[in-house]
Amino acid sequence: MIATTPPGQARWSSRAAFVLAATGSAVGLGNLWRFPTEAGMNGGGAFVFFYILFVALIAAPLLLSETLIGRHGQRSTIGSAAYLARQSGASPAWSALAVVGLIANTLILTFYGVVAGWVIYFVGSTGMDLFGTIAAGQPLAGAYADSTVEGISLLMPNLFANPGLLVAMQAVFVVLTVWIVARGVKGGIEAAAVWLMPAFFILLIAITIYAAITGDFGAALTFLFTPDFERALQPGVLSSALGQAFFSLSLGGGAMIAYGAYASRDTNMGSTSGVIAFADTSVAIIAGLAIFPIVFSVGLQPDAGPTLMFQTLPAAFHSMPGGAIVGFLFFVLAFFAALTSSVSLLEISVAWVTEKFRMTRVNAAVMMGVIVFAVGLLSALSFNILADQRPIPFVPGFENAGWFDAIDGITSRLLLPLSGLITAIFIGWVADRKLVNAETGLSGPVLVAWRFLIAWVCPLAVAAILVIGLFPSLL
Ligand code: ILE
Repeated sequence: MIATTPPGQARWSSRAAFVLAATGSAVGLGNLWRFPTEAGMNGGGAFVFFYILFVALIAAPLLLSETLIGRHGQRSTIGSAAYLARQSGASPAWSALAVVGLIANTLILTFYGVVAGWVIYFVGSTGMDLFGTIAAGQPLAGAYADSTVEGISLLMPNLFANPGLLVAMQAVFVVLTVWIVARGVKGGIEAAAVWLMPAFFILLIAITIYAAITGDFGAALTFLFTPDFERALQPGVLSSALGQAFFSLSLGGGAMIAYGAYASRDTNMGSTSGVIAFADTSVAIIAGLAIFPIVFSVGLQPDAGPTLMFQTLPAAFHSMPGGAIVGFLFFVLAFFAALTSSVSLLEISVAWVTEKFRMTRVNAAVMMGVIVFAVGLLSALSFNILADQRPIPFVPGFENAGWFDAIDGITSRLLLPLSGLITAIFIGWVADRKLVNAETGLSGPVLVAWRFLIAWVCPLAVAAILVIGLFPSLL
């Protein structure tokens, strides 16, 4: 069966452009901010071990499934899933995987924009600091040389105490995201990825070399790669590791279906998905190796939580030679990464709205941007005005979570894996086998291994971890 391409369907200009855009989607705050945060809070090595295992056995096979659904359908995420279902003689209700994904990823974008707003604030503050050190003739000074470590650690709480500034930063980021998506697949998303991703890789490698030379590299290696398996059995570690694998690879019925839809027929989805999964996981590990040596070298704790990147790290840059310039470059790096990811999250709903309601891309991007910004206010203000609200006290593990943690936790630990579970069952058992196999571009033992992982390992493992996540007492 040959898929018909809807007229006017956008296309990446080359396979390389697809790889860059998809890697741009995958590599984001998930790698730089969320991975070190989660690894730090979940005991380091054990979390990292399961995260890598889950990427190899669950996330990478699902990544191929999602990109192939998109490439076969060449429609919005929901449209593509329904199309493959119909072509396989199954109910279009299987597109539920993409409905869950659209809701989850749009919700993720609401708080993603808030964190990216913090990044913009730190780009500004480290930028002004760098400017000051250069003006004072001390370009190789530590960051915020005029402040004490306590003073630097207060930058974040001070930002949190200023709702107007928080919301303004969030607004700037959402507007930038809308602007790129409104410009279209080639002129906006691809153009941004082609420029920002190479710049990102150069900066990341430079900062990691700096960390290896000036920081405590040995302590970071031990922390990240010595698994304490007792720790892995504590509630939350397994579901956090799985959630992180989904979050980091932009999986869960969203961005990878959307971007796969713009891939040409001659792109080998199997090898391309492998490249994307490998690049994203490497960046997470390298980011860990850039951040933790710096944290350890100044005797700070790795388990600071979501503020690790914004409180601990700037304080660490304070006492390091060249900290002013590296601190600034680090936040520029995070900004690039955030932008190439947020556009993929917005693209999911924009593509669907344009397809379903025949709206123009510009109008759809603006409308979705306004919705994302408005809902994002709940997360932005959960650090001040709404700090006392507990939206989901009835969900185990989230009794004390405010809006920000609740939306992050529910989406990455529950909704993304749920969408992944439906995807695995759909691709492994329901969708037309011949058609799916042909879309993978795989053959021989690799194809057999992928089919086994997607039909058996993914559904069973994801279901088990979902249940454990919801009922931690079962462990
Ligand atoms: N995968 C990206 C990241 O790691 C985004 C996750 C799209 C929502 O930051």
